[in-house]
Amino acid sequence: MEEPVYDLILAALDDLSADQINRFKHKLSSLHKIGYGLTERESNADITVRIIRKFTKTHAIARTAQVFRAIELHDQAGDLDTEANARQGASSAAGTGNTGGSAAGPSSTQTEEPRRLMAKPWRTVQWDPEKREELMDFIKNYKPAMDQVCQARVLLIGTVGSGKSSFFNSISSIFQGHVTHQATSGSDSYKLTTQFRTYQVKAGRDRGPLPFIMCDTMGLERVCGSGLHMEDITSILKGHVMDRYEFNSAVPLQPDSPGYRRSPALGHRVHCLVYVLDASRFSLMPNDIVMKLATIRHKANMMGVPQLVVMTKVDEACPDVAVELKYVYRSRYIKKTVEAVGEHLGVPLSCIVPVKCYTQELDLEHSTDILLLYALQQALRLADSYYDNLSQEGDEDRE
Ligand SMILES: Nc1nc2c(ncn2[C@@H]2O[C@H](COP(=O)(O)OP(=O)(O)OP(=O)(O)O)[C@@H](O)[C@H]2O)c(=O)[nH]1
Ligand SMILES: [Mg+2]
Repeated sequence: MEEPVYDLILAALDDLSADQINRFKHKLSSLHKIGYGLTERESNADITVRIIRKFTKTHAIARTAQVFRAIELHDQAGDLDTEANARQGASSAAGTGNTGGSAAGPSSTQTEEPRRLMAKPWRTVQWDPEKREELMDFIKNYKPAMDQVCQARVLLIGTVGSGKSSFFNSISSIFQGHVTHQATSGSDSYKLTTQFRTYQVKAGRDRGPLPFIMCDTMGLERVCGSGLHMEDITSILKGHVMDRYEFNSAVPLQPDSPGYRRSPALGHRVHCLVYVLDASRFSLMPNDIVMKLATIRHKANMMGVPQLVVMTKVDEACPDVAVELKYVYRSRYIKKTVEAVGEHLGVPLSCIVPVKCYTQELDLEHSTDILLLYALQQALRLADSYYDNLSQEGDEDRE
C-alpha cells in the first residue's frame, strides 16, 4: 500500500541532524515563504503539516525535495523525488493530472532540468573552483591605475531593502572565509541603513585591507523628504561625506556641518557607482524611483563616474534559480529583467550583473561566490576606466 505523504515527509525530516533541520527551515522560508519565525520552534510533525497544507498532498513531496536539494542534501532529495515521480506517474495514469502548481513555480520533478530554461546560457560563466580562485586573485592583486589612489572607492546606491548592505556583507564573507554580517542588514526598520559607511575588507584576520573600499548608503525612497537626499549623492560622489555621517532625509549635508570633508583627495571621490537593484521587484519599481535613478545617472555621467548595476535576489525572482543558482543565465525571467533594467536606466547590458547575496546561509556556497566575485571584478574594471579618463583629461590639459 502507498505510504501516506505525511509519513514520507516526516520520516525524511526525522532523518536530518539538528543543523540540517535548521538549514531546512531557513531554506523553506526563503524558497517557499514558510517563515522561519513560524517553524523555528516547531516539531518536524508540525512542519510536515504546514508543507502539506501549503502545497497539497500532490506537490508536498516534490517541494520538500526541492528544499533538500537547495541545501545540498542530494541523496535525501533523490529519495523523495523518486517517490514524487512515482506518484506523478500514478496520478497521470489515473487521469487526475497535476493541476495544483503555480505557473511560475518550480517543476515538481527536480531531477530533470526545468523546461522553462533556455537551452544555452546567454552569458558564459565559468563555475569551476579555479575560476573562483582566479577572481579572488584578481581582486587581491588589483591596483588602481593611478598612483595617488591605493583603494578603488565603490559606492552602493539603491532603494530601501534592495540588498546594498547584504551585497557588501557577502563580498566580505567570501574573503573572511565564512558568512559575516558586518553591515547591519535586514527587513526590520531598525536594520535600515541610516549612516554613510565606508568599509574595508581584509583577506583573512592578519592580512591587510584589500584594494577597494565599499560605501554603503541609506536607501532611496519614492517620496520626497524621505530616504537618501539627492544632494547628498552629489556630495558623496565628490568625496565630501565622511564615514559614519548620519543622513537627514529632510536636509542635505552642508559645508559647515560635522561630517563634511572640505578638501577631498582623489581617493575620497567615488570611482565606480553601483546601483543595487532587487531583481524580484524591478517590475514593481515606482516611476518616481526610476526618475531618481535617471537623475543620479545623469550626475554620475557628468562627473565621469562609471556605473554598474548589481541585480540582487535572483533567487527570489526566479524559482528555478532558487533551486540552482547556476541556472541564472539560462532563466528567461532573469534575462528579461536584465533587459528591462538596461532599457529603463539606459545602462548597457554588459554593465548589469545578477547576484545572490548571503542572507540566511551558515556556510559559503561556491556558485554564490562566483557571481559575487564577477560583480566586484566588473566594478574594479570600471573604476580603472575612471582613472584612465582622468589621466587622459590631464594629458589633454597639458597639451
Ligand atoms: N533571498 C534573498 N534575499 C536577499 C538578497 N539580498 C538581500 N536580501 C534580503 O533583503 C533584505 C534587505 O537587505 P539589506 O541588505 O538590508 O538591504 P539594504 O539595501 O541595505 O536596505 P537599507 O539599508 O534599508 O536601504 C534582507 O532581509 C536580506 O536578507 C538576495 O540576494 N536574496
Ligand atoms: Mg542597508
